[in-house]
Amino acid sequence: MRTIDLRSDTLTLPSQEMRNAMAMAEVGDDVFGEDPTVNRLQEKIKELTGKEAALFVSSGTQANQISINAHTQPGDEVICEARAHIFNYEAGSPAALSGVQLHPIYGKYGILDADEVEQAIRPSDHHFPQTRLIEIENTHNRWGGTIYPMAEIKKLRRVAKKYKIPFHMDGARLWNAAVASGISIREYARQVDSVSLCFSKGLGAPVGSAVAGSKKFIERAHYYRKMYGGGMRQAGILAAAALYAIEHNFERLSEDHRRARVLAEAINGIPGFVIDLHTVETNIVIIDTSLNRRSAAEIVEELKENGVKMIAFSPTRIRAVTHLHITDEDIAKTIDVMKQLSN
Ligand code: TLP
Repeated sequence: MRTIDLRSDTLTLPSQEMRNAMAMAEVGDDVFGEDPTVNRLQEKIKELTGKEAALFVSSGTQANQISINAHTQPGDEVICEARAHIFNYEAGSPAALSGVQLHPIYGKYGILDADEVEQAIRPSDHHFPQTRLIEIENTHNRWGGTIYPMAEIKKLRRVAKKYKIPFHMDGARLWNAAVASGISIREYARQVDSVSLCFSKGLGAPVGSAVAGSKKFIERAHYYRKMYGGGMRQAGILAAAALYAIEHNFERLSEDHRRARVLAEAINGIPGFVIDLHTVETNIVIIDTSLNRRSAAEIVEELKENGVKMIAFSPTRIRAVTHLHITDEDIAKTIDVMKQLSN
């Protein structure tokens, strides 16, 4: 029985064509800045984001963490949303690596309210940590792949500018936001001082992320990438996969979004499962199981026995993510299996 793996879009495997592009990649020593394929990818990211400079890094976590380090000093504070990836899933690294504390603020659908953010900015008084960064996530993973409305990003940008605080976007899935909203990566990136992008999620590359920003910011990020042991040598093999992924797997993300929507609407009609359809804007579906007599973990276990994998996000929430390997038949089969688990 084929397993339908909806746990994450990070599970996508490189296709034969992508592997061919990797095998044929021209490479050099990237720590010397001499890998032509990495340089080509960084140029491509500069062009896509409209930023002065870009840097290829090993993961989304590394991209966020070197960005936090480059923008802050130990003792500073970073404002983020309460379900943000940097707060929940990066192993406490803002504290461990940059010596900063996070100031999480709850925002419905992952969207921070600009007035609340303004109120949370610390006065310059020796009692307080200094607010040195505002961080947003687009799309917002734990809220269900929600897209940050441009108007809200602009409001936050005005606050950041007013207080001269850098503004960072975790754009691990900015590709999805761009395809679904019709707003370009460049337009989103224009609103922030730095942005991270992942190649290893919906785009289907095996490894890698990038950060983009001003030349000065990228110089600092480069220094921290080295400090974190993230300097890679013939990394062009990986950059080739990323370049292939941008060219071939970017626009097709709309198919993943369509399938997520079909899945969400069908599951929402099954007794014992509730989905806030407003959150289903891209490729992530969060299923509320509080009305089901089984726990989220029990449902995930039963799904697995029936050839479908999802993740229990909390005792009452399950996440399903559509991606490159998920077909229409997989969605139909998943809906059938979910029906067996209704109340
Ligand atoms: N997210 C993973 C898990 O860590 C939860 C997933 O399966 O979705 N920012 C965002 C918004 C992310 O969703 C992720 C990965 C990252 C950063 C980190 O990327 P990696 O895993 O490359 O370090």
